[in-house]
Amino acid sequence: MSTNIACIWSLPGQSGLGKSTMVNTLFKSKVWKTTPPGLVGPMPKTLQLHSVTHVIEENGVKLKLTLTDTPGFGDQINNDKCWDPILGYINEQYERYLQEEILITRKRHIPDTRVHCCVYFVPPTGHCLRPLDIEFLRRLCQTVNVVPVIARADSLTIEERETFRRRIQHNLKTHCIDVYPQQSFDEDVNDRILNSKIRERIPFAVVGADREHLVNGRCVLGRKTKWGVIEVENMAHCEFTLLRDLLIRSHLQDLKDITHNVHYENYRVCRLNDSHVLPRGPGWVNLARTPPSSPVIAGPSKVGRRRIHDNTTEEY
Ligand SMILES: Nc1nc2c(ncn2[C@@H]2O[C@H](COP(=O)(O)OP(=O)(O)OP(=O)(O)O)[C@@H](O)[C@H]2O)c(=O)[nH]1
Ligand SMILES: [Mg+2]
Repeated sequence: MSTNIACIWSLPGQSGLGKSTMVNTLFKSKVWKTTPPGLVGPMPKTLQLHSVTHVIEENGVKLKLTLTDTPGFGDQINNDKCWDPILGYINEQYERYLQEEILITRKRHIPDTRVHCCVYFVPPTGHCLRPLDIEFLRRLCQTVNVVPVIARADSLTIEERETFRRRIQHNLKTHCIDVYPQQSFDEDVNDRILNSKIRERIPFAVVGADREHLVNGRCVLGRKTKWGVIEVENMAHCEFTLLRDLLIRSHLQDLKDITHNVHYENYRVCRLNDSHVLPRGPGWVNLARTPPSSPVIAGPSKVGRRRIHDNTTEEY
């Protein structure tokens, strides 16, 4: 039986860091045998949240991938609360799911528009995380899985990239920002070994491109410069393939599981505890009847985090 998986990622970050280009890069990279229709060249400045969806097949598994491109932030003199639109969007998707879930007659397959991962674009300053990034990331990590990347990494030398990566890792640790894959959710030794290697490399240094060029008779996705082509899918040039493989291959199901069992669960518990009575609508339920003694859980622990895989086919 083939399994269909739907996954949604969003890409927040400062304006001009290559977020929209990365949407095209992900969809044009070689997991797609042919470029999906509707992908044209470089995009103009993104002004509103915008989603692009394509279906691909990997080893008999159908993947429906949605990328939600977001407008850049940080352009204003006052960037106070610049995270509100993206956090609002993520919570809105949890709320939609919750409203479906609490209906007395629930759909067998609740439409899932929840964001499973945010790829956060860090500007390639070479110094360390800016206070704005720290504030944004701190909030984001409590709500959703976050994979930070060093954007436009072609502007840094290999040594600069490594130093910058170490500084960012140090900043994340100092400010208790728990990016994906979270150490506390490693379930066994194998998980820990694999994820430790990934944690060493995060944030990935990525380069985006939506044009193909001929290099030694091969057609490659890359950025053409006067001194050669920066190849997006060449590990000697950047770490785009590590990001893509994490999102599409190795950790796709895990991102969904953590979203459902940790982030959504936190939202659900807080929301139901806060209001007791959700807004009236079709299938309205008075949640105030919940016994007052029922424990307030802070979120599921590592044990039992994963959803039980039951070979059911997700519809989309
Ligand atoms: N050098 C370099 N330039 C890039 C890279 N990715 C994108 N660009 C270029 O940077 C410019 C801005 O790219 P966009 O993808 O529109 O940036 P954005 O983050 O979506 O910008 P907003 O929509 O304003 O938030 C374009 O000219 C891209 O070609 C990269 O990895 N390296
Ligand atoms: Mg854009």
